[in-house]
Amino acid sequence: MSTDTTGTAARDEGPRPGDPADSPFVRACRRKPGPHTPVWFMRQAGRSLPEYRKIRANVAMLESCRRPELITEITLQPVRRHGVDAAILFSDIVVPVAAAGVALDIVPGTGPVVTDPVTTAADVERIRPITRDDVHYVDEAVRMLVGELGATPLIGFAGAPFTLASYLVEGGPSRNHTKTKALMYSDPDLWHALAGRLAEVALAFLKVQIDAGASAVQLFDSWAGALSEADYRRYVLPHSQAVLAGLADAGVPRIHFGVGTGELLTAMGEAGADVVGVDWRTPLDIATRRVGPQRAVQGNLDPCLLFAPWPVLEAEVRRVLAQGRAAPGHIFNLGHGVLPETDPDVLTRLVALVHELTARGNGRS
Ligand code: 1CP
Repeated sequence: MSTDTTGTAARDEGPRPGDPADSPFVRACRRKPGPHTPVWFMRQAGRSLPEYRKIRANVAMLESCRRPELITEITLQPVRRHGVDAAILFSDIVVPVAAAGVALDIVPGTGPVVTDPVTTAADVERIRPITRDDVHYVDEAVRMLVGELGATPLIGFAGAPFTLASYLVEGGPSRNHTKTKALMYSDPDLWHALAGRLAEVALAFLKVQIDAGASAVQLFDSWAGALSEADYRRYVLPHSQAVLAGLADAGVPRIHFGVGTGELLTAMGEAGADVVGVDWRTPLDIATRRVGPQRAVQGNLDPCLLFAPWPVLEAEVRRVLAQGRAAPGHIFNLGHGVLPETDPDVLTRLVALVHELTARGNGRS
């Protein structure tokens, strides 16, 4: 131990108890043992909670993402209700894209809809780099949240270049990402310009959240599973790598997640995250072999299991935890987001179950 009295000794010794950087969630991201396996849920904020529906009743989605008090309240709702080990900022992957000058809306029941889809180099040029001022409401919300959350870590997030590009090129949600892939194959230079620009926007958005106090970040490449591994490596990996490498010195764990990415897990691991999120299709022990021992895994209960009888759900939770023990760190989560029809009480019970089954001395420690 250093005898330095300038304060560097405390920093050298790492986080203190009560610091979110010492929470079970951040410890698991860093492959360190903790008091229990941490659990949070993608899309835990909003959607299934009646208190969310009430507070959002007269506020449009994009507008609600620009009001710091509302962002703060919605982010805290699932933490209060379920006792999850991490909060995720209430926002959307298209919020920084809108701040970069792209005309879009988030349409109820549909998702992001872009007014003038990207087809030309001039369209790409119009996507401006963003600064903190462009998303000051996120900066303010994160600062408020960090004060309110105390020892509970806040996860910041952004959409990865491919998933963002899909909304911009298709003009909205897409099943096959046809126009996006057509652009990739027919005009690789334009594709790389677009993905490069979106990587800059995502990186800037994540930095704002980290500077304001977020304890971890997740880069969502939700739709990357639509790609072959070869295409992922050629068209997408360098851009996601640029985002994650840009945060290498930021001092917070980086999580990278996509859906249907079983065949991409090795490549996604190479994107440079500390944790790779896994959907329900790939058992966590197999996922661990694919991403390698230097990364933790996050996942991977099928969100539809929340509609199953409790004994069926419990058996599947035990299976996920058992398979997660093969990983050097495991954060329990769903394989994708909470579905809107989910009974919130099942989520609360699930958090308690994961904590009980993994409490130190009772399983993994
Ligand atoms: O826990 C949370 O809900 C945190 C906030 C959050 C996050 C992390 C929202 C609020 N959106 C997201 C990320 C997001 N948005 C992703 C990546 C994560 C994932 O795959 O789940 C994606 C693909 C989107 C795009 C989006 N926004 C969709 C999907 C459309 C499609 O292509 O199928 C939808 C429906 C939205 C709207 C949206 N974003 C968030 C909420 C709560 C909603 C619903 C809007 C509402 O309540 O009116």
